[in-house]
Amino acid sequence: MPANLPPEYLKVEEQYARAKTLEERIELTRELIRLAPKHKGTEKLLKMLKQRLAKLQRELKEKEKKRAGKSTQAFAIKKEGAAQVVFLGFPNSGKSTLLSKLTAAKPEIADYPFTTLEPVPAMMEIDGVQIQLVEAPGVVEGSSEGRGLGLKPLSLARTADAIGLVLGATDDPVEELNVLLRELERVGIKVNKKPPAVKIEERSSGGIEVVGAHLVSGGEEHVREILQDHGVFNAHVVIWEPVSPAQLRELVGKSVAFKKAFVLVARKDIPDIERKLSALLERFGKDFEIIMVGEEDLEEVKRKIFKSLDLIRVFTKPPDGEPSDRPLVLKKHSTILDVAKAVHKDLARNLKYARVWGSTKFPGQQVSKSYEVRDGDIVELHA
Ligand SMILES: Nc1nc2c(ncn2[C@@H]2O[C@H](COP(=O)(O)OP(=O)(O)OP(=O)(O)O)[C@@H](O)[C@H]2O)c(=O)[nH]1
Ligand SMILES: [Mg+2]
Repeated sequence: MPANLPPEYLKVEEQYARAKTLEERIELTRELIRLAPKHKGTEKLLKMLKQRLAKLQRELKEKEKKRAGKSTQAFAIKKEGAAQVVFLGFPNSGKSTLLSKLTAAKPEIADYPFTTLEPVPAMMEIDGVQIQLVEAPGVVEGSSEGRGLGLKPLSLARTADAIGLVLGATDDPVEELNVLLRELERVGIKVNKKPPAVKIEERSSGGIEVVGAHLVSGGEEHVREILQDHGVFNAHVVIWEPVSPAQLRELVGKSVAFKKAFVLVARKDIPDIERKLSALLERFGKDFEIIMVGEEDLEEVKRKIFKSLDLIRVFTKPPDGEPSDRPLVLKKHSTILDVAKAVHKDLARNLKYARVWGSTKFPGQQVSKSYEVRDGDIVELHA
C-alpha cells in the first residue's frame, strides 16, 4: 500500500469498510479512484480499484436480474377504491379477525399459523369512501430470505398504497414490530421515510435531460452514467434537493420503495399489556400512528386508517345545487385544479375559479386554481 495517500482518500476508505449496500460500495469505489494520486507508485492500487468497481457493477446487474426474476414470486391484487392497504404481520397475529371486523369479508380464522395462504382483499367503507384492505399471508423472521412463504407476502407491500403492520402473535409487540420492519428493509421497502426529492420520467426518445444535476456529486455526467448503468437512455430527471449518488442508484434501479405505514395492535389480552404498550409507544410512537383495536370503536379504527393514508375528501356541488354525497378522494395538498381534473379533463382546461365552503375564511369564498383544498371542503367549480 503506497504510504502517501491523502487524508480524504483514507476517510472514504473507512466509509467503504462500513458501507452496507452495493450501491454505496460502487459510489465509494468511484470516489476512491478519483481521489487516489495518479503516479507510478499507485498504479497497482488503481488497477485493483477499477477491478473492484467492475466486479461490484457485475454484482449489481446480477442482483437486479434476480430481483426481476423474483417478481414471479409475487402476489398481485388488483386495486379497487380510493387506496389499497395491505395488512402485514406474523402468522396468527389476528389479521383475518381484524379484516372480518372492518369489512364484510369472512376469511377463515383459526388458531394455527398460515391459516391464510393467499391474499384476501375486502372493501372497507368509511364516511362514504371505499378503501381496499388486503390481508397478506403471514410474514416470519427470514421471509426476505425465503423462509415461510418467502417473498410473496412482502411483495404485496411493494404495490400497496400503505401498510398496516398487525401485531398480536407474540407477547412482545416491540420485538414483533422490529422483525417486521427488518424484513421490509431487507426487501428494500422503507416505511415512513421521506423519499429523495427526485422525479425520473422515462421516455421513449430524446436522451437524458437533467434539471438540478448540481445537487448530485459528479453533476450531470454522473447522473447520466447512473441512469445508463441501469439501462435507462431516455428520461427527464428533476432533482430538488441534494441526493447522494448511491440513493440515486437505488431509485433508478427501483431497489427501494417508500411506503406509508401504521401499526395495528390486534390483541389487547396479552399479559402485562399496559407496560408493553407504553414500551411500543416510547420506541415507535414518534414514527408510527399506533392504533389499538378493541379499545376504541371500530368506526374510530377505520377513521384512523383513513387518516394515515394522507387522503382528503372533497364534495363538489353545482352552482345553486346541493353538494354531492359521494366525495372525491384526493391526495393531501391537492389544489382546485386537481379537483377539476378529477371531475373531467375538459373542466380542468376551461376552469376559471371556484368557490369553497369549509377551509376558507368566508363560506363560499372565491379562490383561484392553485388554492389548496382541505378534507371536508365543498367546492363549486366555475368554467
Ligand atoms: N385472545 C385473542 N385471540 C385472538 C384475538 N384476535 C384473534 N385471535 C385468535 O388468534 C388466532 C389467529 O387469528 P387469525 O385472525 O386467524 O390470525 P391471522 O393473522 O389471520 O393468522 P394467519 O392467517 O394464520 O396468518 C385465532 O384463534 C383467533 O381467534 C384477540 O384479540 N384476542
Ligand atoms: Mg389469516
